[in-house]
Amino acid sequence: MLNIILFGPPGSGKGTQATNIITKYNLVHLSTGDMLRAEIAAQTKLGLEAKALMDKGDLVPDEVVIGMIGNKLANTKDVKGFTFDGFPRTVAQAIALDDLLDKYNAPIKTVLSLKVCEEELTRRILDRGKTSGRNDDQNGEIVRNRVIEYKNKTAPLADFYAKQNKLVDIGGEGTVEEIFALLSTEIDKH
Ligand code: B4P
Repeated sequence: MLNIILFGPPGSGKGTQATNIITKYNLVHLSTGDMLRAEIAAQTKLGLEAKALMDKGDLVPDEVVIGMIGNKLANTKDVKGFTFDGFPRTVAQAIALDDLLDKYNAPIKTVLSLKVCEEELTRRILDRGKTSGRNDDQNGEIVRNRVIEYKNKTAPLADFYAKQNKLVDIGGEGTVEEIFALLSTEIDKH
């Protein structure tokens, strides 16, 4: 199976590029952000609890997102592979994902890490906020908190995957097409 992680700070292009990747390589897109927003839209208990955290730019608890991913993996059969977007975001999530994929004997092949400076991240997210309707895209303070959460809890994952020789840095500034070409070159090696 071709299992790929798209890694990077909020606004680095994970969701944007995941859409292109799943189409080109016929993979299944697993975005914990999209799953959580679907729970919010359906006004489930989980969604309401997650919303309070997401609106502030905080991460939701590990057990919530690990449970969602575990369910999806268990219920999605006969696929060429998965593109994980926004998951894992903590070391605990990464360990849980390795354990889950062990069961299917389908390890992560590559972790593509999108590198974008903080100024550009903020610009992109606030720009998206004009039309996205997402509370967490609306002001610089929340965006800053999302970046702090990333630096404290998610960035350490780079080391986790570097030790597994899976981490590849990709320049994430440029046009969507240029960045997609860089990502495709890496994916084609697998
Ligand atoms: P996500 O939904 O993952 O939100 P994101 O980080 O903003 O998405 P992404 O990075 O994919 O957006 P993209 O750059 O594509 O998470 C939202 C929240 O959910 C988190 O803060 C957290 O609370 C919670 N959550 C989700 N997963 C979790 C987990 N595993 N554990 C705990 N909590 C979790 O898009 C940004 C904008 O940039 C778009 O407008 C796009 O058009 C634009 N853009 C993209 N590429 C561009 C380019 N090359 N040039 C110019 N603009 C570009």
